[in-house]
Amino acid sequence: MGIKIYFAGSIRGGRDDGELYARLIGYLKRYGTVLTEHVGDAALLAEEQDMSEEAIFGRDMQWLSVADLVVAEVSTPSLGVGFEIATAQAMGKDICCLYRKGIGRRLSAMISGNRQITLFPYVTADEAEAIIATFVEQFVK
Ligand code: 6K6
Repeated sequence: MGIKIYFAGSIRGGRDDGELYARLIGYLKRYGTVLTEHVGDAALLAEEQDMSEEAIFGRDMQWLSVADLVVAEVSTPSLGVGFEIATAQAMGKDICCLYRKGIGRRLSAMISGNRQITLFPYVTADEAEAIIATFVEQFVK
């Protein structure tokens, strides 16, 4: 039940924020199904080592096409997350980008300069959850 949410976070771009993704995915689950739970789960990711690259790509694009909303954590730069955001935009999806402030690295202008993306800077994980609640609750009846 509930809505279908596509959560995007860095995998091969670097796993420094892996625990944060797990927490945000756990929070998002109160609103429905998180299609991409593996992004926050090292064990699930390990299982995917056996999938072909094409199978991963095809499955993720299929999930993106059926998602009601996209939530992307963009603090760790990731080609895959950037690609997912651009594809979601082309599909007309609503996208929430979360970016942690004060990490000594500037966000790509392809995200920060994109007026079709709603960008939410935050500091603490509690703040990120509050942002998610405000964003997602617009779409939950
Ligand atoms: C396991 C260990 C390393 O790679 C894997 C399996 N790979 C993936 N499995 C599932 N989703 C993936 C995988 N690689 C990329 N993605 C998608 O792209 C996810 O939905 C992430 O949001 C995003 C991460 O991209 P990179 O470029 O940081 O890997």
